[in-house]
Formats: sequence, C-alpha cells, structure tokens
Amino acid sequence: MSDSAHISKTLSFWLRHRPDAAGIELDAQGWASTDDILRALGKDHSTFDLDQLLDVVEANDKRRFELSADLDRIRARQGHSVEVDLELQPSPPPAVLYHGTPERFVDTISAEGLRRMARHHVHLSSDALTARKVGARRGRPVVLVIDAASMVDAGHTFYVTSNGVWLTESVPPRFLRVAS
Ligand code: HQG
Repeated sequence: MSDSAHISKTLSFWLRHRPDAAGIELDAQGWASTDDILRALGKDHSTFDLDQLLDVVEANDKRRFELSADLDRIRARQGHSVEVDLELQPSPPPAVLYHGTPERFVDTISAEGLRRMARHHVHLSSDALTARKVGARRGRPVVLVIDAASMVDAGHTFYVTSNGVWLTESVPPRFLRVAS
C-alpha cells in the first residue's frame, strides 16, 4: 500500500470511528482540528505538514475527506460509526440505486432488508459498477437493485453526501432485488 493510501486509512479510522486513538476530539459535526491531526500523524511520520495532508486529501480516490475553507478543520464526508451530525439535507434520489454486497449476505438481506449495521445509514450508489466494487471488498460481489422511487412514495428519506454516496435509514426487502 502506498504511503498516501496508508495515511488515508489511518485518517478514516480516526475521523469516522476512533478519534480517541489519535488523542483528538471531533466536534458535533465531525470536524477535527487540522493541527491536531498533523500532530497525531507526526508521531508515525516524523515530519508531516499541511502540504502533505492536502496531497493525501486530494489523492483520495473516493474524496473521503473535506477541509474547511480556512484549512483549520478536517472531517470525513461519511461512513462514521461515532455519533456526528453531518447536516445532510434530504434529497430526491434517482429512481434506481444500487448496493453491492458479498454473496453470503444475500439470503439474509432478502429476508430482512438492508440494515445500516455499524454505520449511521445504509450506503447506496447511483451506478452498479461502484456497487460491485463495494461488494467485492469482502467476497464474491452481488449487486442489489433498489427501487428508490417506490421508497420515496412510501415515505423513506434519502440523503446524498458531497462525494455522491446516497444514504438512507434502511431498505425493506420489498424494495430490493438481485441484479440479473
Ligand atoms: C451488509 C466503503 C446481513 C451490507 C464502501 C454490507 C462503501 C447486511 C455490510 C461504504 C444486512 C455492512 C459502505 C443484513 C446490510 N444482513 N448483512 N440485513 N444489511 N448488510 O462497510 O455498504 O471505503 O458498513 O451489504 O466503499 O459495505 O469506507 O457497508 O456488506 O461506500 O469510504 O453489511 O464503505 O467506503 O458493511 O460500505 P459496511 P458497505 P469507504
């Protein structure tokens, strides 16, 4: 793994799940002080400065992190397990969304629907290829097709993050099917 990818993983871990592991605090909206992050990264990467951090944020394939305009603060755009309020606004989703999962979860998901598990929301993609890659992280991927239009009609709320991930509380089984 490249240095940048390694640092991204560390940042994800701290900013989404375990700020205490870096000795930092997140505010209610999930922001950490950039200085605190640089100090924490400096422990393993003896000199780590703001330019290097900007490179890591820019290089991140899924634009997982965002910096405040004054660069004083940094946060993960989504994927938290710690309680944060990302101030997401409800948004009308495309008619169809996709979710990728390993084959071994499909029977349970077909029976009980998609649950958010350890995260705040179920994560959905607007394209099947992205969903396939998400599912492939853990095994042979299966893509589920989500009838988002019918979910909206039934009163479900959707949010979209600034890097294009669609979020919702849960997907009951009647709104999903395995892609053919
Ligand atoms: C599955 C990564 C059994 C679900 C990715 C998934 C994504 C169920 C796993 C983002 C279930 C949870 C999110 C049920 C859901 N029974 N299994 N009822 N309901 N599942 O990691 O969607 O790299 O929390 O299918 O690329 O895999 O972190 O969610 O397999 O965008 O930026 O339970 O995380 O992005 O796993 O991934 P996760 P996910 P980052």
